[in-house]
Amino acid sequence: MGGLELINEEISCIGCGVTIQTEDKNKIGYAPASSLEKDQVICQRCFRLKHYNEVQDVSLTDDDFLKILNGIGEKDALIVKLVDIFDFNGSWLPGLQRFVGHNPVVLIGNKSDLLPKSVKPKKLIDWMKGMAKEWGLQPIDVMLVSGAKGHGIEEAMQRIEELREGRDVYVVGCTNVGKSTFINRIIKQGSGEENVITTSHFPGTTLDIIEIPLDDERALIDTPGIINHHQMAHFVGKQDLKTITPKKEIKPRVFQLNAGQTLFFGGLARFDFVRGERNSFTCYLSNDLDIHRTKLEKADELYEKHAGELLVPPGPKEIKEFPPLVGQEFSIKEGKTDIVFSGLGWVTVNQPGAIVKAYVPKGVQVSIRKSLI
Ligand SMILES: Nc1nc2c(ncn2[C@@H]2O[C@H](COP(=O)(O)OP(=O)(O)OP(=O)(O)O)[C@@H](O)[C@H]2O)c(=O)[nH]1
Ligand SMILES: [Mg+2]
Repeated sequence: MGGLELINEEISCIGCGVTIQTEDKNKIGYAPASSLEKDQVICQRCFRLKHYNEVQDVSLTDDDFLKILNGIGEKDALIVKLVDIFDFNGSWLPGLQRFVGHNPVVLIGNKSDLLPKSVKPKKLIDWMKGMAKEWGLQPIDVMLVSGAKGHGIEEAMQRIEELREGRDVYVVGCTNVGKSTFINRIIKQGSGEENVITTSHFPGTTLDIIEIPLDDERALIDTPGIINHHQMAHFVGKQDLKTITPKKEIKPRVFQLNAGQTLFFGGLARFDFVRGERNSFTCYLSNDLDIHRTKLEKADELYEKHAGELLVPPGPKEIKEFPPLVGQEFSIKEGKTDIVFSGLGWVTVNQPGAIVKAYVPKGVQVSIRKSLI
């Protein structure tokens, strides 16, 4: 037994928070016994993610994640709710209030680097405030940052320091919004140490709570993301996830369309202009995702014949198990309006009275909102 006593102290992986074990290579939290002598232990899964960008699937369920987060309501803490500004609706987490209890919430929009430079931060923050109100959240402050690029981090750190009033800070949100990247950036700003916590473009990277000590014996706490099953990320393969995830500033693509024309976004989604005057439609999608224009009357046939080859992703293999596209019609009211394809992007329409139809794989969310840009 001797050597194993160390494990009873419960060492956590610095990369993902999981409890380290040295017994079973195939279970989560495995690390070779020799690694326990180091100051910071990382598990085999984090090691592979960091060095080979390879993900080992884990067997935690939604319930496991929720259990981890449920305790937050009973703590006296400041909650930082992170959303992905590129997938605002999809990464919102409507149920947040339930587990944060009476704790104050700061709302932070992350990945600001993806939006066109022409977008004014002030306007975007006002827009986020409007959305928060509409969805019943009363944040005590709203900010915009880029954890990856560092924009707005200094200001956010100062503001959080003021607002936490000596309490712990929990960073929460849906998977993949960039919680760990945001915290890594804060650590880097503070200590110079880089990439302490494991991050990746796969949803579900962080597995348990990770406490980063603050100056006053309190902690900044990373949490596992809540899985939002309506996001496109759960419907595409690992390679295609790369294509649909924007990595840099999105270049808006504008199409002049007549009624009766269709746009395909790879083979993943479809946008029909059903009725209205000739008009321009602006697409905000990953620059790597091809847009294919066709006639509405030919669209069904085109998809049937060419999804998986001309219309990619999904590729020829993935298309076989890809859910069918289902359409939902929207009639555009006054003002600029976005039709949002959760996790893929959105199309801005500026024509009151127009009728459009948005198709997404069965199970993915589409929604309509006041234009963000
Ligand atoms: N463009 C851009 N990408 C970002 C930013 N922050 C994070 N990302 C990317 O988003 C993906 C997810 O980042 P993580 O930090 O692992 O997200 P998370 O919220 O911790 O995810 P889970 O641990 O799965 O809940 C990674 O591919 C990051 O590189 C950002 O500010 N801008
Ligand atoms: Mg994480």
